[in-house]
Amino acid sequence: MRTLFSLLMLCVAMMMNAQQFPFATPPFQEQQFSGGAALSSARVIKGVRGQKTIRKYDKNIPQVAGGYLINITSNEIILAGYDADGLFYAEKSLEAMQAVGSVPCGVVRDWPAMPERGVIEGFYGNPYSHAERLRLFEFMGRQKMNVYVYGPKDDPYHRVHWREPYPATEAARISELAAKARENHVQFVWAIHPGLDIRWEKSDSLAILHKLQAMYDIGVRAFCVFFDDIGGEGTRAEKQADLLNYLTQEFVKKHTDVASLMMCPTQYNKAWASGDYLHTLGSRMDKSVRIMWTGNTVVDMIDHGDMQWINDQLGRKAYIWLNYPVTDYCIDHLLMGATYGNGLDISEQVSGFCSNPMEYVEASKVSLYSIADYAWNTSAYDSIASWERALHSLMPATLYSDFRVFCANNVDLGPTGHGLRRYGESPEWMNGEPADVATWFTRLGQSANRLLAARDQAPEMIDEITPWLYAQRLTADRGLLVVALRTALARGDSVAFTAIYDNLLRLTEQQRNLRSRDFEGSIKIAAPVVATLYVEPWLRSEAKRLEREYKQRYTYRLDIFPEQLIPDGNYYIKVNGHYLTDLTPSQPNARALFVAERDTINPQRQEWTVEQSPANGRYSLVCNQSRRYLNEVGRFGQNPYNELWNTYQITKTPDGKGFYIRNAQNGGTNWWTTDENDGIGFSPNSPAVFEFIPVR
Ligand code: LOG
Repeated sequence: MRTLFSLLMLCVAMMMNAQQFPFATPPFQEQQFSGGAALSSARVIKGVRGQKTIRKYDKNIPQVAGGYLINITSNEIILAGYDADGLFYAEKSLEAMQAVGSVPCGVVRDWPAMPERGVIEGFYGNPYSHAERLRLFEFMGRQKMNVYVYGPKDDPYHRVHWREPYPATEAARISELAAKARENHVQFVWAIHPGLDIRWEKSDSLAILHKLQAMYDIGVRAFCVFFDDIGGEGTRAEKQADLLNYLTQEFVKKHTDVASLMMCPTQYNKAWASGDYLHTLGSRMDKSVRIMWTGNTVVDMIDHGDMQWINDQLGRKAYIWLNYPVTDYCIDHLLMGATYGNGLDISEQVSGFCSNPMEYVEASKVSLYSIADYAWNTSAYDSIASWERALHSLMPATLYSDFRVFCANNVDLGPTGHGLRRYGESPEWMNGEPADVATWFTRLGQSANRLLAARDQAPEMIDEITPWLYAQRLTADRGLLVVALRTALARGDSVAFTAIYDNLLRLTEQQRNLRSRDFEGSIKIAAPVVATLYVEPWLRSEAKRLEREYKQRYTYRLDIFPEQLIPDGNYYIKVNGHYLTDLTPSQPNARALFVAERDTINPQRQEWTVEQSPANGRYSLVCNQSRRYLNEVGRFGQNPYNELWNTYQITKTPDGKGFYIRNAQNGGTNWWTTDENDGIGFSPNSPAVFEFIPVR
């Protein structure tokens, strides 16, 4: 109930007119403004606790690492840090206040709720470029994030060839990165991922030690060891713990300036936890080692109870690796909606909080901005207000509202194996088609065009999102064509209808062929999609509905519609005289079975709605009684229906009398047969012959 309510509030908030939202700084922990403003000539006096310049403010500085005080009178602005980080953050806050307008007189006391806040470059796919990382560190400094973990899965010297040293040019870049991070008060943590082929022998412990020392020699001062996404020998808890202990003794303690180690366990989320792995790590590994954790599942938001559970297992505060907004498992999507769902009461329970972003660094900043807000002042975090501030700060004011339209249509990630969904996408569609659908699509297209035309005003961001802007523009154009189809049909104009339909097919094809930038790493290239929660399904079903209606009324140019071997409709599906049936409609995940008898009492369970997907030309099979669809293993799936998995290729047999059914795309390539238990069987090469008998 509570989550339902907060979702509702989220959607309502997203629908409010954002133009009126005042751009402001994130909420400080404490602030007291007394009226009046500092003169532009006001003197700025800076210092760190204990220094002479600011001594009389010492007792008022928050006693927390990274904390600071700003004291503003009309002619003097005091910036007083608890430490050097605190002073740096005081400067950043003053800059942010100045960017809003004149600086009000009063006192700000501010400090971080979570001690470590940052980014973990830990995704599969194109690693960030050097220039992107340099920009990221500046952004992180401004947002008061203080940790960056370097662990791109597709850097060979991090993972696959972890034993090998970086070639000189790469080493020089990392050295520059470490320096740039430091300049921005960000700890640069270099991670090694040895688990794919580690041998628990002295030689490999030494290989790691040497690699860390080589990284130390080029300026790195903090380190992490990853054991995620591996199997076999590398996964042993006691060996992992011993290695981290060895490195703590032989490396960390032998230097005076190296931070305590971090590690990512193999069982890094609750769903994957089994046996005594976590307990072994927790009890055997040096207490100084920070252990990463993604939550109840790989991709999850974190709450108080979750933290209690894992902290008990580990005997220390877990270090959150948040798999958001990472998209390496749903690479066609951009995640640019509000960042919500993490508990506002967990700051005391974590040793740090890092976000694993998308391989698109600029697009990721929408969410990173909010994660910074959240980790700094957790209890005051407001996901929508923070999202709005992020949009303002990432784009010039003239592009804000177009960028907002873009982000509001790139929110949900669709059904994935990880199960996370994001609400609030295309909020005007939340209750169905908006009243003026043509205007909506017109605006969608215009904002894409304006952003594309304004590339020079924000080149890095716009270059990244350009493939999605093309998708947005095509979606808008398709929307307007669907509206035009309606009008043509209402007018009875079959010539116009078919011409528009033809156009629609062309644009759909164009959109399907969009690709994002070239891909060099371990995942597939992105084929951008937008507005997939409400708008895209509407476009497809509405076009389909109009097509059906047209076919019932007209015969003119039926040839332009995609070839359909089986017209959409209701069928019995038979093989060897047996009927495909949902025998147990209330049983989750049941198999569809073939039964000999024609069911005359309850025929609905043998009737199937067969529909061609306009997206891929394949067919979905839904039982008319239970309204359940058949998934890729011949069962009634419990995951949301997914066109990539749950549609079948249907072809005619050579004699033209029957049909073959074949899995496709994510469902594999097997042909349908029957198995010994009267269910659907699969065969790589000997298909059974099916009949599709229209229900009359
Ligand atoms: C990987 C990570 C990847 C993420 C999302 C961890 C600890 N490891 O399932 O590299 O970006 O999930 O796909 C992971 O999350 N494996």
